[in-house]
Amino acid sequence: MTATDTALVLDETRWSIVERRASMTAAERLAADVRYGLAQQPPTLPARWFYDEKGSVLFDEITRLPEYYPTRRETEILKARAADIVATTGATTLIELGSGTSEKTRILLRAFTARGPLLFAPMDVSVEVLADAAGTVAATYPGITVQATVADFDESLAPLAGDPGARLIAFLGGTIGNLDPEGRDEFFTKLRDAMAPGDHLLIGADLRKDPARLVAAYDDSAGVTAAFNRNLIEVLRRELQAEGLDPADFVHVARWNAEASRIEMWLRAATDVHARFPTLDLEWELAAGEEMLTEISTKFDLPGLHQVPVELGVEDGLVGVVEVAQGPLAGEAAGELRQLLRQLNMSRQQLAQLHKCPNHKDADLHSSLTI
Ligand code: AVJ
Repeated sequence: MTATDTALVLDETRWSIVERRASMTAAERLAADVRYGLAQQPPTLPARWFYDEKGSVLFDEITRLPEYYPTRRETEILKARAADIVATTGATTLIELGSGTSEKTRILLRAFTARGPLLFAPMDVSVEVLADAAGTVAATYPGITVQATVADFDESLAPLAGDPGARLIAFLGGTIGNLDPEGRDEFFTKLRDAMAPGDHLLIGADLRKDPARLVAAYDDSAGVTAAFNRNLIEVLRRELQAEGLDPADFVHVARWNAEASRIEMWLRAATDVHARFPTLDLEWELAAGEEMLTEISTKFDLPGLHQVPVELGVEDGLVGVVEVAQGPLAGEAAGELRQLLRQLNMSRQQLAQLHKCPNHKDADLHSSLTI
């Protein structure tokens, strides 16, 4: 092969997809989740099963609903901060966890390509989503090489693509809110194990706000979120060939849980449900009025951000903040942020930088950048 041939081949393979070996297939995982989750009191299923083809389309619709502010807000913050993020991190690899269609990521990609070449490494559970995103990104940005990985975050995150110490790992969309405190602990432990000193982490997390506004965002007037929630029943029915399951028998409920600081989505049985899962040799009953927990969306509380870094500097060896928020510091808020960052257990040399869009009174969404 001549040098030209090689260059051509290289050019044509500016994107690749690797499927990471998992301990379970999707079918096995669903079976395990259903067995475990439906036996809980109250019954619960992990949010990942929302996203079949129809669920993904519905979620896309959700992001454009007038009531659903997080996507627009995060886009705004990323636009305002992209150049900063590039300059601060100096990263040559951008890893996106749960990348989906990478739409918001394009804001970052544009900013990175303005500086130089970049390795873009999206990770997602869906090979279809990744193939689509990888091809499009590679075709759109000549300066970007795409190395996509099909992986489930329940498994290890290591090894991460790219040069250790020069990576930015982005976890956007408020997906961190889907994890309960224990799940966050596990997730951050995995991150810590996979990240190298000098790598950066960018998290998009939604902040606590007026419960009425929160509930509206998860119970929209057009009923899209209700359809999204009920689609979970259809996923179970189809994937497990279940009998006695009908989405129409369930009512969408979105509720603010003040104690846990989270929105909860539930499905309430409108009638007595008696489901059979022949492939699992399992029966499940839910009496009319009883509920199943289908998603949590934790809202973090960081209203007094401007004083937090001082405390972090003292307690966690984390220093440096580039953007500060307005408003008085609530002790509770400082504690929560400390706790969140302690879960990361970043080392002494590592630097926490908290990015916050100024001039925004109710602090919709907050992106924290931790080095
Ligand atoms: C994609 C998990 C961030 O929790 O806001 C939106 C999912 N569920 N409306 C969220 C969701 C209902 C969303 N995340």
